[in-house]
Amino acid sequence: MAHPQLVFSGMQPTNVLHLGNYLGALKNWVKLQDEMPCLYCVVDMHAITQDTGYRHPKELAAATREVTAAYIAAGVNPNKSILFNQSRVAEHAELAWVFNCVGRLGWLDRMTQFKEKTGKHKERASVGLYTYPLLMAADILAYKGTHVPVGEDQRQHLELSRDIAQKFNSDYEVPDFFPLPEPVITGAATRVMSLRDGTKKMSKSDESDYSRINLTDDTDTIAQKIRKARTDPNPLPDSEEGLEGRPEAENLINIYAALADENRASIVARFAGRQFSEFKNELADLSVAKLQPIAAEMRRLLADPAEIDRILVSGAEKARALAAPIMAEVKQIVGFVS
Ligand code: AQP
Repeated sequence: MAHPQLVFSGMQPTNVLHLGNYLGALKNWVKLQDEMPCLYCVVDMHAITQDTGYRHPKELAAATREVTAAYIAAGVNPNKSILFNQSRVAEHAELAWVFNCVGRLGWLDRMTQFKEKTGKHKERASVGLYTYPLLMAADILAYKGTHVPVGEDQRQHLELSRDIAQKFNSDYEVPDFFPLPEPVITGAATRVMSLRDGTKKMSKSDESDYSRINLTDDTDTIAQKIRKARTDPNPLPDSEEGLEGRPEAENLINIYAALADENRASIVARFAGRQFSEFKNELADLSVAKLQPIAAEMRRLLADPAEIDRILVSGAEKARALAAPIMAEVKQIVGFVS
């Protein structure tokens, strides 16, 4: 059975969104709004799995509004897409519990993001961070989502969502009840790397603010961060193959291509043999031109937090109307008397 196409995606309000969030996911969300129904969620329940969101109630509420403003400023239209925060729709947590019982420890043990985020201190991590991919599966499948636009770093979690859907369908003998959601990973910058280390992904939780460009950075800060971005001493290569083994050069070229909406080969050809200093000046101008309108719109939206709350409340009502009947069916399938 073919399930109706439906997009679901979300971001954690753990900090201000950055260029990686924008190019890896948000830019694609905006495009998909014209292709199929979309639900875009501020996943505040995921945010408390990490120290950055945990036990900072005021900061979490402010970040939830700020991320909502970033979605809208980047082009998510709340009249077209359903825009809401996760904790307002209880079905996410309800379905996550069922998936906690469908998922296997061995599956979670393989998740590389958990290993990267916890490093040598696994014992100190929250259980929520460990089971994060099961809540993510519930986020998507509570609506029978079929398409999930994300950055490359989320591919493994998406595969786990598919495994969960498949195991639920097979364990409860309800073939095709849940769709197997597909990752939508497109664009020239599906994995934007840190500006300080081309082998690490750009991340909200990186201690160094110079590792990322925040969507709220002003013109001077953007230019300065790009000028200070780590590079190697050689000029830019004249072919894409020449980017191999040069992660910082590759990252900056990818960012340029994604911001300019051009393919990487043409950017490499344009800057072949040029010095990084020249290239960085042009990249800074391009970044400012693309990101400053988003920052300005965010400031305008954040001046009226009541309007942001109104959008979130209205989105949550629409989301609940979709999730409630699916959750009711799940309860029946599982055998919960209700
Ligand atoms: N560096 C990146 N390049 C491309 N895409 C990225 N995404 C995140 N970082 C990059 C995509 O942004 C979406 C939101 O991710 P998230 O907020 O759920 O958390 P995350 O993936 O863990 O992102 P961060 O920035 O690293 O946050 P923290 O530090 O809070 O964990 C996802 O679609 C992700 O693929």
